[in-house]
Amino acid sequence: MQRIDFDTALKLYDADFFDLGERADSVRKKLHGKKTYFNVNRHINPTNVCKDVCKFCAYSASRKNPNQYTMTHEEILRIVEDIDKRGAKEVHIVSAHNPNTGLEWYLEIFKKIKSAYPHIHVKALTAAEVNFLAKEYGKSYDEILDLMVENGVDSMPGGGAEIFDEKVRDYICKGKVSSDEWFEIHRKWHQRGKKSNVTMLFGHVENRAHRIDHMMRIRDLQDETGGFNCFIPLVYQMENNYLNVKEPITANEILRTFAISRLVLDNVPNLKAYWVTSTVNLALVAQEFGANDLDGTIEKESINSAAGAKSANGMELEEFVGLIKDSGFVPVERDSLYNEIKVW
Ligand code: V47
Repeated sequence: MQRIDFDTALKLYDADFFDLGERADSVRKKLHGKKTYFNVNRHINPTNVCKDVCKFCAYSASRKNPNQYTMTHEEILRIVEDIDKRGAKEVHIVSAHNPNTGLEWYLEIFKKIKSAYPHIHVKALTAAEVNFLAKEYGKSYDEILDLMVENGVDSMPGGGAEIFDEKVRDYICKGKVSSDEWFEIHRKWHQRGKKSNVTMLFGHVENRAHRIDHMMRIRDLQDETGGFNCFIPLVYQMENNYLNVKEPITANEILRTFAISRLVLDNVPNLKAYWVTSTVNLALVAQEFGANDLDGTIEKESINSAAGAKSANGMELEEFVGLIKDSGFVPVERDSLYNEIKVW
């Protein structure tokens, strides 16, 4: 199949809605049939104290949220002990950029989890955090990435990507990891034989061309390394932040963006509808627009729920599986690297 170029991708936004859905669905079917993947996982956000000032963020304690917290390692280990007993396979650990804890505090979280629970996959540290730790503690990216591997990080989540267009990025998260730095960090991670994900925060001040540009830049690195497991379009949540967006993005535009990303990112195997930001209902519909992964049960999440997502307490496994089945797809529990664990 011919590769979709920038202009063609942009025009797809004006295509007939259902034709577009069907095109994305045919790619999804070729890759995954009717399977929808999910993961029994737990998100842990160990601190919300942040040096950075992203306008879209409602989680950071230094901005609209006055309730600062930093978890102790014991608190984090108690959570992991509990989820391990209940069959979770992955912890997804993302923090704010806290300049008060020291580098060791970050690294020891992973080391302690890995030594007590070697079978649990540790997905941790976004490229934004890697960049923060490198700059704060005078290390190179290579040094931080090597320390991550040594301390038990298995894969990297896709956060901190936001929108790669430099002007938009400058407006929404000035001072945070730049787009080039974000890619440099993931390239280096992939060169270590490791996998990562990539997100896109959309539905705020960016336009359609910025989204396509974002996808194109991902496709370029993926051609080079093949290290991205999945693409995750994150729908912007409007509450409690400084971006001051008045109109929410429409469901139609969200689904078009899912479908177009499935078509443009022909080299990224999985497209995740992260139900936390899209709502569960729309994530289920997104299965018809190219999405083949619904992330997981999550249990507790603080970053997106701080900005209005109705997700704070996750979802029960049986309910999750039931929803996928009822929508006509086959729920497949996967591990963090997309090996199948159980067809439900
Ligand atoms: O990078 C922050 C986003 C991300 C808002 O890799 C917001 O499997 C919406 O990256 N509205 C963190 N989003 C979450 C993330 C993620 C989530 C699920 C799975 C994976 C994965 C990664 O949350 C941040 C930022 O882009 N975010 N504020 C907001 N107001």
